[in-house]
Amino acid sequence: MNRREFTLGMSLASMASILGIEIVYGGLMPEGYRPLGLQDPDPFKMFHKDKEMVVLNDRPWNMEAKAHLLNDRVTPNQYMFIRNNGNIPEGIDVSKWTLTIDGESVKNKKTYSLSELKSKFGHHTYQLALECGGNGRSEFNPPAKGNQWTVGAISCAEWTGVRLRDVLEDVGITSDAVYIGYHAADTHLSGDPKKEPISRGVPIAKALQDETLLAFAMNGEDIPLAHGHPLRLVCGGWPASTSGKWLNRISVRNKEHDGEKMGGSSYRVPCETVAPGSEVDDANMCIIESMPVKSLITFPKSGALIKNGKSLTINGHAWAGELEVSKMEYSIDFGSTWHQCSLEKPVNRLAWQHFKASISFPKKGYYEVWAKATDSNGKAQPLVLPGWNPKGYLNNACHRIAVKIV
Ligand SMILES: Nc1nc2c(c(=O)[nH]1)N[C@H]1C(S)=C(S)[C@@H](COP(=O)(O)O)O[C@H]1N2
Ligand SMILES: [Mo]
Repeated sequence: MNRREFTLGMSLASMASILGIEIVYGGLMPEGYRPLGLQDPDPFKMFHKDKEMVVLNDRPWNMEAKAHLLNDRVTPNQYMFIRNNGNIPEGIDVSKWTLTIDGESVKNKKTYSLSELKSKFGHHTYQLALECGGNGRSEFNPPAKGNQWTVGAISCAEWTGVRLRDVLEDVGITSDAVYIGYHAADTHLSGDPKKEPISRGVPIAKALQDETLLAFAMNGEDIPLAHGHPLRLVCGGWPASTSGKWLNRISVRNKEHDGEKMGGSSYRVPCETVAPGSEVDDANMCIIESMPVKSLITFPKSGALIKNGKSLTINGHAWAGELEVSKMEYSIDFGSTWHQCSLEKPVNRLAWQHFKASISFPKKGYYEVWAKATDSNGKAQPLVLPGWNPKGYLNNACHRIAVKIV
């Protein structure tokens, strides 16, 4: 890992915030000097993450959870995956932060300060499942380039903000609006200020949903820096790449948004199933919208030892993009027979749902517990990898844990 490049570009203020204390003679430090206390910036400390989180990349920072870390009903910051495409913005001054709404389909563009947004519009709170489109990529074969996410690029935190719909109504949009695209304050890895690391968006119908928020708080506190402080778009149930962090502009478009990572093969899968390893023309790639049904066993940790004769209560979460999960089952015989788990309703639309089941094992030995969710359209998770695609998106195969009865 190359920590040097990362530290050298940092401002005095962000060095001080990582150290947790003012650098008293900071102004006298030689240009480019790295204080000893920062020689090995610790991402776990810097982002307030649990030590068991896994760093997949440090330039840009990408970090995922392990299944057993996601056992909380509402994901706390320390277990929330980080997916960055560029450099985290530095020296954020909340009092000067603004959001501009512009684009072909606004009557007049308008700029709001953060405090105006907070005071002018009603506040709403939802638990929203955010899953990276590439979650599960590591299992595809032939392998797909990109962060090798296993199962941990999913979170369901509680987000508070104003509705994008209310703000768009205040600005006034024209009848030809079809899409919104976000712009943000993170910077391109190349250092080129004209390039954006990512600028995605959603169709206007998704933008106008109740749950689509311009969020300023997560789990009742300011959004942590890595997750988009001080303002973030949150579009639950869709690839989390549509939930722009460090949000400073939204363009209301009269065509599909054409920002960075909207075109080509980004966040797209072949419109028709293809054989593994196929080359697919960009023209035959379709954009990912609602995420597929999926679930995760978050207790116990895979590898658990259970005393013979004791039953085991497993629990976890299931989600299905814009749909609800209607059935949750488990198998201990490699999928031959399935048994019902108890499944809770979501606390609100687009939140994940909690399941549990008490399992008895017939005798001592090695078992696997497999979990399978079915969505409200009757579609279930596949037992093995779903359709191969060049970028390794949408792996919603059943999650499994190993258990030994001893
Ligand atoms: N501005 C900005 N927003 C962004 C990104 C980014 O790199 N920059 N990454 C996106 C992607 S691909 C994902 S999966 C989610 C990750 O959100 P998290 O880091 O809060 O978990 O943020 C999305 N929003
Ligand atoms: Mo992502």
